[in-house]
Amino acid sequence: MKSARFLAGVLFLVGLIVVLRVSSIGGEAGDNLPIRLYVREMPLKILGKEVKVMEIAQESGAEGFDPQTSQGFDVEVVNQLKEPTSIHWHGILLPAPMDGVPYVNQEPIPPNGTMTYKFPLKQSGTYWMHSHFGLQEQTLNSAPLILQSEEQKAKADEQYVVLLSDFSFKPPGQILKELKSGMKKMKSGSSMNQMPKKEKLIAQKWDDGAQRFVPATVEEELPDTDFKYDALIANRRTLEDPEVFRVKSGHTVLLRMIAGSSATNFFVNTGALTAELTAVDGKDVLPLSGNYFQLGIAQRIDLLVKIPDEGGVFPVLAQGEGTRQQCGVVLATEGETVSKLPIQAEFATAGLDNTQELKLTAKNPLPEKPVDRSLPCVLGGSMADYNWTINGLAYPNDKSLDVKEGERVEILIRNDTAMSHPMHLHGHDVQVVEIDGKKLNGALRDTLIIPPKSATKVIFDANNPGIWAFHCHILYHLASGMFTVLKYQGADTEFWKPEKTLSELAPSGQ
Ligand SMILES: [Cu+2]
Repeated sequence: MKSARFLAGVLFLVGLIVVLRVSSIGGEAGDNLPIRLYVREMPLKILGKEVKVMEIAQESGAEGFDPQTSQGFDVEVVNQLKEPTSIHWHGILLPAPMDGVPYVNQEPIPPNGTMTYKFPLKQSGTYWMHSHFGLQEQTLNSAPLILQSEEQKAKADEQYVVLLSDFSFKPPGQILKELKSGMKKMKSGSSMNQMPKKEKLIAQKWDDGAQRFVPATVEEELPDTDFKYDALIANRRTLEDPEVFRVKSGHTVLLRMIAGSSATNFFVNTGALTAELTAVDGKDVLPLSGNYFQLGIAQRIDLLVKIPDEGGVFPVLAQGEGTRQQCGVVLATEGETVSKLPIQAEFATAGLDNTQELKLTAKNPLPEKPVDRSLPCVLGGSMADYNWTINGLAYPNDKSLDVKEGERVEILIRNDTAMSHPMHLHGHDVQVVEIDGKKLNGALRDTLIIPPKSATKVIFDANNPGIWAFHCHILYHLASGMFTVLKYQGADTEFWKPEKTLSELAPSGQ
């Protein structure tokens, strides 16, 4: 009896050791869940100067996190900053309490504090994460978030992520102060009776004959932008020292481009490589060819390219809207020497417009259904007073856009201002169905560029109850009022404290 129990004990221990061993050598990332993401300062050299920026990184130093869709999201955020933070999972369909927006979905995470985010994943594709606290996004508090699946892995022979950003040596609080003080108005003179000065700019055009997007020169007024940055960066590097991806001849390469910039829209130029635009905001579209694409703030585009059999060096450049500044990465086959690329393009770019959006078709559109509710969203404000509004109101206020669970909802977003706004609805995929009165079966998105004096209608299904941020993704517009919430009837509003919102601006506001 005794020896039988002893044997059983030994067998149990052996079994346990085998199980432990298997789980410790298992290759899947999911075996190590939860992933710990540290929000912390990091040194960075930009244009020869050492600066301190922020990062969201794993213990290994890897930026961000690529969860397997099948295993779900399971992350502990550890705040190692000297100020509070709050990380938002941009574009992810998740339960509202997991959305990471301070004073809407949670309290900020204090210094040395942690918070766990755990939920099943319903999507796969190109997403990103960033601080939703104060102006931290400008200090590069952002990282890629690629939702991986077998389908995603099969999309190309090689895949690379390119996170674009804008960088200034000025602290973000000072940038906001300058914008609010009306310095911009003095410089631009656009509010005075001066003739608008037209110049040669590069815009995106659809070449009907070749059926592709191409760059084209236009004579136009330089578009209004918020702020002149010191540098544009791709994966935290300028073109003085760009990231070089060593690719194989003949391979297909998927570039997941993310505009993680605070106030810069981009044009992406694949140069000699013809790209297929296969997804926007992580959601598949019917493929469109070209070598010149629009990428608004907080949006993503997936570009599929084929490296020619003879190999070579292929820069992929991202130029800021209304500037000559550019950044990028280089695809190069083994043995090829990469020569220096200019930080300034020959011509500035025009403003983003609806050229690309009008051509996009969702691969998986929303099912046809009558609209139950129509919500207005009029964007207002100007550079002069730098007070940005939604439906005439600047945030903080306690007005919300209200819906009921189960409704098909449409929002008509009308931009009455002189500049474009990247509007982001949290927790939902919306489908573009109309642009300036023209009906279309457009892309599914989470972030929409609404060009000046333009109107876009989107639809979505109210199937994710709670309270959700809905705002302009230009960081300084968001901090100057262009923010509201979408609220489901009966939503838990425990954390919604509009009056506390501006207190966030103090820590990094300096
Ligand atoms: Cu805006």
